[in-house]
Amino acid sequence: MSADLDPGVDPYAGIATLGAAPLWRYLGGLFRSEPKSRAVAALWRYDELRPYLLHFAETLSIADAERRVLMLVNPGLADPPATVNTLYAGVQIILPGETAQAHRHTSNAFRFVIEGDGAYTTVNGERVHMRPGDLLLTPGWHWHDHYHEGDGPMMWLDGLDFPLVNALEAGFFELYGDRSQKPSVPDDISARQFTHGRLNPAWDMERGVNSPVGNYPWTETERAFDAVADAAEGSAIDGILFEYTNPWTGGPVMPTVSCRIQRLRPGFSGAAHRHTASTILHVVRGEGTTIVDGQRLQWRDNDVFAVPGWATYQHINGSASRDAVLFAYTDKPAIAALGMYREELMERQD
Ligand code: GTQ
Repeated sequence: MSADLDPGVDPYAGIATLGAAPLWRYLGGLFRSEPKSRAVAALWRYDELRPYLLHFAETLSIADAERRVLMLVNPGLADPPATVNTLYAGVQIILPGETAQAHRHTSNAFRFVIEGDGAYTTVNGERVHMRPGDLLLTPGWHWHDHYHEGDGPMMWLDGLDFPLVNALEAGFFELYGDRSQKPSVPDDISARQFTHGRLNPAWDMERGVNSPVGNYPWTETERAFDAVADAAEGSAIDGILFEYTNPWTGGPVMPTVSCRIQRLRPGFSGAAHRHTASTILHVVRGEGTTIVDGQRLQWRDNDVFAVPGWATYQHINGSASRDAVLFAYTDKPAIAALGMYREELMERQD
């Protein structure tokens, strides 16, 4: 066996010119003993973002912006911007009389309403009204436009899986043409037809991969918390934790994202764990601390924070008298569908 190479040419440079690379120099980076997210633990304070939202609402027309949104960019994921590896969070503001024009994308999206009243999103012809604490779904490839007919600004959290969709190179986007869709079904009909998986419509309806429910209203979420009250122990990690479900399947609301709501009792101090899913959390109310890989994220009402995949974390309700309520979303369904979901309990970090 003899290699017939020019002795003056570095063989590494030679293979690079052929579009080849030596695996033995990359093995450790390509096959890690465990995941190491490029995302870092991060927190965005709502009371710091809010004045800027109002500033842009005054100075930037919605026609120019298309969507007036401040993206919450993880310091480890600036380009392309993302909040955690697979998921994105943004805070959107819309003023009375404004329309955010109709479009659709393959990315799955939802809104969790923070402030204001009187806006609705039209999703494939259904007007879905929103109030604080409501979760609205706009699953992939559903037309959606927003309109605000109330008083005062309206703000909500946008959650999308576009970092994942773009990594899969499966992103499509389309404008509707008209600025808004005409309603084609009765307002809020999808939420009215389902009582959270207990009484589902049994007549002929299309059963796709997404939840057919347009809005999971806060009033029902609150009723669920009240019904359980302190009768259940809940999870040692997450307290009283509910998952918003697709009533057809009992599974997550959309194939890539699980949305949850959790109540940490006064003084709750959760067990530590880690999992391969990445998580974004929004503080519905209360104040507390989440320790992520030893770093203390101190949160309060309306803040948003990010927990990277495989980071060890635990939640603490900082108040001895007040509940803390967190809305959380994770890419667990996507990771689990691929057989790569792992989770383990860890030592506490405090
Ligand atoms: O409201 O449709 O934050 O399409 C990012 C992309 C919001 C929306 C975002 C979007 C929207």
